[in-house]
Amino acid sequence: MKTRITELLGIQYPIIQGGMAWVAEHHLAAAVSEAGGLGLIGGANAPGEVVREEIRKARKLTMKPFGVNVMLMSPHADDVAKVVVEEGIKVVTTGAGNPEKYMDMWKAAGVKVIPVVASVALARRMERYGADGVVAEGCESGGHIGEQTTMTLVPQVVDAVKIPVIAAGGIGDGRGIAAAFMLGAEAVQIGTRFVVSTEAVVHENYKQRIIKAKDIDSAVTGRSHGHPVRCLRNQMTREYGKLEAEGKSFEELEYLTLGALRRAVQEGDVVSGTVMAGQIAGMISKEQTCKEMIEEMMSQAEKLLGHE
Ligand code: TUI
Repeated sequence: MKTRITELLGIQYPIIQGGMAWVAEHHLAAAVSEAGGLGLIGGANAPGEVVREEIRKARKLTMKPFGVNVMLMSPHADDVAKVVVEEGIKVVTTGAGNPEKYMDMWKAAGVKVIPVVASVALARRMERYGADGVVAEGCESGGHIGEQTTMTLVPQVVDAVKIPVIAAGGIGDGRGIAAAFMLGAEAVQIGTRFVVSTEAVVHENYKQRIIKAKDIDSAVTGRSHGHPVRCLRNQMTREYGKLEAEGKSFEELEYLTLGALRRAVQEGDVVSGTVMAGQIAGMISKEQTCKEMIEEMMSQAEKLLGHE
């Protein structure tokens, strides 16, 4: 399945991995790239030097291209933006903000820039600023989300820009990939399914929580403060929801979530930690290698799209 995205990125399959905080480290990025997709190292809140080390470790595991996701709300975003250039990274995705201030530097260094957007307005703006593509991410996604669903956002972004569009949010199998292509996307970004991959260095409790999740186990915290975050229901989301309903401020609630994602991913605290995952969690039933996941999803998608 050749598209403008597979050509632009030099990858075999039109699948890019989400830049998930604490999860998207070098083992996962290298495994997705080795399997023919585009792996990403998630910069998240990490300092520039930590991201540099992750890039160097991934290079030891794969000769194939991989990218870096720059999380724009990070206090270290400026440093990470520079590190990707110094390390010769060829593809950057961005999340949770507007990457305009880095675009000139990245373009001058020959970096392909693919901002993640949750609205048509930002997609248009990114095209004007020279983005090579955009990820249109619906609110089925895990983590920090916008308001639109993938079904409504993707075709509106496709109609609004000429650059290729990558669909994200709620895609976890070949049916989702085929549906995204029907909406006009030329690739998909997948996060939650890769969390349960064999190569993802994620605590077994976290993987099992996703595998056991039902369709209705997803919750969004922080809507009232303009920081909506999708994760799986647990003691943390219940407590957060209760305090949010009582009108507690964002600052008062921050203590509940500070360090809570790391605790869940690394220590396996899926009770009071933040278990970020997309709504697709209910459909994920087993751990597989990234290669098995990608090959299974692509053969299903190709059948549905009549490409075989
Ligand atoms: O960024 C994501 N997903 C994320 S980032 C993250 S780390 C984090 N954890 C807790 C709280 C906040 C962040 C976990 N998951 N996806 C891409 C995405 N970007 N979704 C929505 C947006 C977005 C939202 C508003 C992009 C731009 C925007 O406003 C742009 C502007 O004009 O400022």
